[in-house]
Amino acid sequence: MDPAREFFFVLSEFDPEDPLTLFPKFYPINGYANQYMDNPIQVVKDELVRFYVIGIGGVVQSPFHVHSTIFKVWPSGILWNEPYWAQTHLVANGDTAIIEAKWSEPGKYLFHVHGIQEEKGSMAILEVLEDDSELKSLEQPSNMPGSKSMIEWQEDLLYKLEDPQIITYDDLGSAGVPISTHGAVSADKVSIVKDSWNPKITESYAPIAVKVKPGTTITWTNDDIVVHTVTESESTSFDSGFIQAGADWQQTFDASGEFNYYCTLHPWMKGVVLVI
Ligand SMILES: [Cu+2]
Repeated sequence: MDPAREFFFVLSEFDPEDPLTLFPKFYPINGYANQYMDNPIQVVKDELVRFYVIGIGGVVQSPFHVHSTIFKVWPSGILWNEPYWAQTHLVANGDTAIIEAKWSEPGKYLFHVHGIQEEKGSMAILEVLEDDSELKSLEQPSNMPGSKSMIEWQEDLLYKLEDPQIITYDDLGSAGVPISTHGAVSADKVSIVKDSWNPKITESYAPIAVKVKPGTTITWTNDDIVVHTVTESESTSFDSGFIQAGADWQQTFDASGEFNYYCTLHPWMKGVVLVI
C-alpha cells in the first residue's frame, strides 16, 4: 500500500447504567464520546489518508460516513477483496474496513457513524489543513473535560457477563440428588439431558437409575450440546470416552451388580445401573 497518514478508529457503544441495553447512551469513537469534535483529526490537503475502522458495537451496525467525500474501501479490511468507492460504508459488528481518501479542499469535514450514533457521541471532525505547518501532535488519550476511563466499567461488565460458578470439587455429591437404586426404572435407554453440564441440573442422566436383566445392552444418547462421558466410578470397568453431542454409546451388562457411573468432564453428573 502507498504511504499515507493513518488513523485507527474503533466504533463502539456503552451505557454506564445498563451495559446490555438495546440503545446505549454513548457511541464513542476510540473509547470517548465526542472526542474528535473537540480535538479534530488533522490531515493535510492532497495527502493520502488511510483509516482502519473496526466495529465492536452490539446491536446497531455502523454506517461509517465522511461528509463531502468519496472514499475507497477494502471491505473487511482484506486487501485481496476488490476495493470499491463509497460515501458510506457499513461496518458490521465484529467487522473491519480499510478506507482511503484525499481531500483537495481545506476545511472541516464531519465524519461519524451515520444515524442515532452521531447524536450520541460518534460525531467527529476531520480538519483538512492547507499545509503541515499547523499540524498538531496527536493528543492521546483525549483531553476532553469530563471524558471517562472505561477500564473499570469494562471489568465490571466482564464479571457480570461471565457470572462465574464456583464448584467445590471435594463435595461433588451435594450438586445432585443422592443416587439411590430404590427408584430405579426398567429401561435400556438413557438420555444425557440438555444442559446436563450444569451442576444445578439434578438429573443429568435420565433416568438417573435404571435396572436391567443380565445381558442387556444399554444405550446412552448425548442430548446435550457439549461432550460428556459415561464412566464407571469404582474401577472404570466401563468408560465411554468422549461422547460427542448428538452421539450414542452402548454398553452390555452381563454380570449382576450395582454400577455407579459419572462424567469425567463434569464429575457432579452421576447415574447408576442396577443389573438383577
Ligand atoms: Cu459431562
